[in-house]
Amino acid sequence: EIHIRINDLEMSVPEGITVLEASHEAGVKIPTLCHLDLHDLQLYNKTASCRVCMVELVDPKDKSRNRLVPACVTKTYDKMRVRTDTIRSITARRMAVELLLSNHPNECFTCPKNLECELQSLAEELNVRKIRWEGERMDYPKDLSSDAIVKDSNKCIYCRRCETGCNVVQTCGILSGIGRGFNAFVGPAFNIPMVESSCTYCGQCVQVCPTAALTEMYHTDKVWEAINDPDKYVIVQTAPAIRVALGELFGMEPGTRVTGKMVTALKRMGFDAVFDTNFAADLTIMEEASEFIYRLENNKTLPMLTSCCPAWIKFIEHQFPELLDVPSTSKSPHIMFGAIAKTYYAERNKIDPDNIVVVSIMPCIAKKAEAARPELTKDEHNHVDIVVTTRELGAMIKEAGIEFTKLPDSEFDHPLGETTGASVIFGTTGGVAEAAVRTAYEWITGDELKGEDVVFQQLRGATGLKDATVEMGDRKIRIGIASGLGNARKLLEEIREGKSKYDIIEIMACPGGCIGGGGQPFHHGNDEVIKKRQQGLYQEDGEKKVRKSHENKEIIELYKNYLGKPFGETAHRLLHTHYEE
Ligand code: HC0
Ligand code: SF4
Repeated sequence: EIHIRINDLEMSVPEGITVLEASHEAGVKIPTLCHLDLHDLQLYNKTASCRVCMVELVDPKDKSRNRLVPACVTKTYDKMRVRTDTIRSITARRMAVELLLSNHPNECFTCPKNLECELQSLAEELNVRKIRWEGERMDYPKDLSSDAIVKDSNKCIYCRRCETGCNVVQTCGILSGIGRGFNAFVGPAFNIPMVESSCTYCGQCVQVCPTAALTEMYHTDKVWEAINDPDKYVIVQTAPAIRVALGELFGMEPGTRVTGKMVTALKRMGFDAVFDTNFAADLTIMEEASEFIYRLENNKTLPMLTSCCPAWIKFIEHQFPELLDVPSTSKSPHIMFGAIAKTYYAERNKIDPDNIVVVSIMPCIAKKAEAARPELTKDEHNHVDIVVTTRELGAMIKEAGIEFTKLPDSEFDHPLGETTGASVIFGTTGGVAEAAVRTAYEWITGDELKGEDVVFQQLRGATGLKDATVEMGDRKIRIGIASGLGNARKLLEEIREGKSKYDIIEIMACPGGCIGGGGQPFHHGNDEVIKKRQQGLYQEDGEKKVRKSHENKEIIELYKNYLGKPFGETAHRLLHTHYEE
């Protein structure tokens, strides 16, 4: 422990922590911009490039030797004295923001990040009322090349958060600094269009970008168009992770479950049917657990990797093309849902599938690119027509003038609306594996998992790498779980080297799983947000009467009436796919 003074506050702190960390403990706020420190998600950006956190280091003997230092990277030492509130430090911070603004487009009104932009809120917080200099403006065209991500380099403030997210956390290596001086921005090497890069569209760069230099491609207009077309029957489905995050866009606590309000909002917006992707998550478990048992009993490739995360699938296609027989061939739940909606549901309700539009509300940006994949659009009908993120749904609810917090609850439509506890935990890292284990265990052993036995604690929590062994009869099934593509890479390298000890591996591209997705409300650098969303999902699982996918009555009915056997012929045609080299 060392003794320091921040402003007039004497305090003891562990040696070596930064001035910024010490100031948090003292309850003194130092503004930051480029800085990120998400311990649970292992996401740190400590580039100290923005100079917004300048504070004054005080020399008690000679005032003239006081100097300005960035709080985020300056370590504390014994008898250190710091002032965060001197005119000099406040002016320095304001000047840093003013300089950034001097070369930033003045289009806050129409900017997709209006009122969510961290640069904008800093300008407000620091009371910037005029910009004294006119900087040179960048004039790059927007990159609209992909179906998922928009890059507007003119709004890049060079904080390098995206670069850290992409290269250090995700190990994708897409983004780096380009250009010099006023024209510098972060983009793919040689500034090639995003679509030509190996971008996975995981959206972690979008999640941490403080401005609108990186955003998702917006598709809300297409949804309104479909809803307002009298010839279209518009079906919407919501992913597991939406219900614990959507409320944040309306001032509610992270993790608050707003399932019922969300369904009411969707009905009022004019969708013809409102369904839950969770139903299809149960369907995925039927297929994946069957495929796993098939591989196990026939000495086929193991480990089997889950295949529901499209960013992860892109990652393996780009980075480990020799391992493409390892992922399950199951399509992802929302895609399976689209397939069932345009066949079984259409036939049952006598609706021409040509007139059905399937909209997926996803916490994910990569789902936009997934829905546009050639193998999922080449047939007569796209599986899923439009994907919008949690944030886009929030914007649509606001546009429609719906007062979200005052809404009553409603229920999802049926059939295809029944869901289980197993399916809701898909939204967190470890959840797909836990759901699969619940079913595989009962199918392999013939024993029933009763009460809380369905909970596999080792598979829970937000850590990036987890592992567990579950005894199923005389077999020991080893399960590995990775969230974040950097962690996934470690498990894949083991497979490539023939050293993997696992039978099943679950991979989700986003740290924390879908709850931490690129399309979720911005976490603004606070990992508590992710943990609270995760708790929300575990709570919903705990409250569900049916907690195993194979006990979902509407799923059982779907196989009986239409699909036949899990992993059988019809299921293969509709619910399975292959990957591209
Ligand atoms: Fe997920 Fe999904 S759980 S990927 O994390 O599997 O996006 O929430 O919708 O499809 O169900 C995302 C979340 C989904 C899918 C499901 C899976
Ligand atoms: Fe990198 Fe993911 Fe952003 Fe693509 S979407 S640039 S892979 S962080």
